[in-house]
Amino acid sequence: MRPLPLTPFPYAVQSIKRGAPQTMLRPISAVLTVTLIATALTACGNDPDVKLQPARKGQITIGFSQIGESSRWRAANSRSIQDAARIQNVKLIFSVAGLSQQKQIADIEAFISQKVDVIAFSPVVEAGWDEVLQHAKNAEIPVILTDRMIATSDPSLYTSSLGSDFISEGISAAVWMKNEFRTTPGPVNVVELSGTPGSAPAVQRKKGFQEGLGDANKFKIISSSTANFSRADGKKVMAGLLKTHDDIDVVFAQNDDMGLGAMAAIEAAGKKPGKDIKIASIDAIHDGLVALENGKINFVAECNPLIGPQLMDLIQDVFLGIEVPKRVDTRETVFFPENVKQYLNDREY
Ligand code: GYE
Repeated sequence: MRPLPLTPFPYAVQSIKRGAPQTMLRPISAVLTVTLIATALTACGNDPDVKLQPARKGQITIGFSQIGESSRWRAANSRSIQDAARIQNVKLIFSVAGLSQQKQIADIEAFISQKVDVIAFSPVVEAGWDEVLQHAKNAEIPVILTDRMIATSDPSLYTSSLGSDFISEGISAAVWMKNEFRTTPGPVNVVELSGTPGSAPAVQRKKGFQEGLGDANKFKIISSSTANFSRADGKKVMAGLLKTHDDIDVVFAQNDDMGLGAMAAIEAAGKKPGKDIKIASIDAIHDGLVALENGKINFVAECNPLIGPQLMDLIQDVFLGIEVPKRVDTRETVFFPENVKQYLNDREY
């Protein structure tokens, strides 16, 4: 288990847990409590749709379909899964989809033909998986979703899902923002840079962010555009926005890469990121945490890519015929300039 942050947060972190009353927001001087945002295992063991697999023997073969983004977050996610499979002596057939849902569907069909024991994949977008997952179900191959969720009316099409609580991440950015601008009369002009259109993190972080802002109508989202979770696009989109808006107060970037791109665009426009225009982002990759320490990004909610060991545990249980939770959340925290330093050296991605 990772160490709890030792330095005090500017406000009680448990206030940004999903569903917690907003009255828990506290100013810097308040008494501080430290808890992790999202805690582990939420068991839904009595879901009648979860079909137990008969116990199997021998080496497990998994087919895994990765989204195919070129980012350090995604590379760390792939490495974590590959390392964990090697350590557990699981045979891993790993395919990368170049951001194409069609390719992911073709890869899953190929896993079905190869009669793998378990299929796992990180769905690039939420919608459009029912047909291929029905094929997997007909072939009695259990499916585990990792990182991103799907939208389906038939939850029996997958056995379990493992990943981050994207809604909580969005809420945490909003709660930080409300606290950061609590003495500003407003309006506060917000720019949102969002991820791959139709992907679970883009949809749910937006939802959480809006939910977190609630009726705080001093915040005006003056633009919400996609920058595809990419640093280059973040820079390009932000540069365009800076030309048309001279009154941006804060950026909500749905991942660090877009936040770092926005940071570069703000500097190129002769302004100070973190001061003239503040930035909140999500992921906590090394570059993001360095920018946080340097005061150029102001808040980062963690989205943990290192889910390989948890995935292998789930897969082994499914293979052995042990009942697994329908949903497993990854453990995550949030970072401020005050608590980031102790994490920097250990952050390998
Ligand atoms: O935040 C982002 C990546 O699906 C949670 O995908 C993941 C997101 C992550 O592009 O950096």
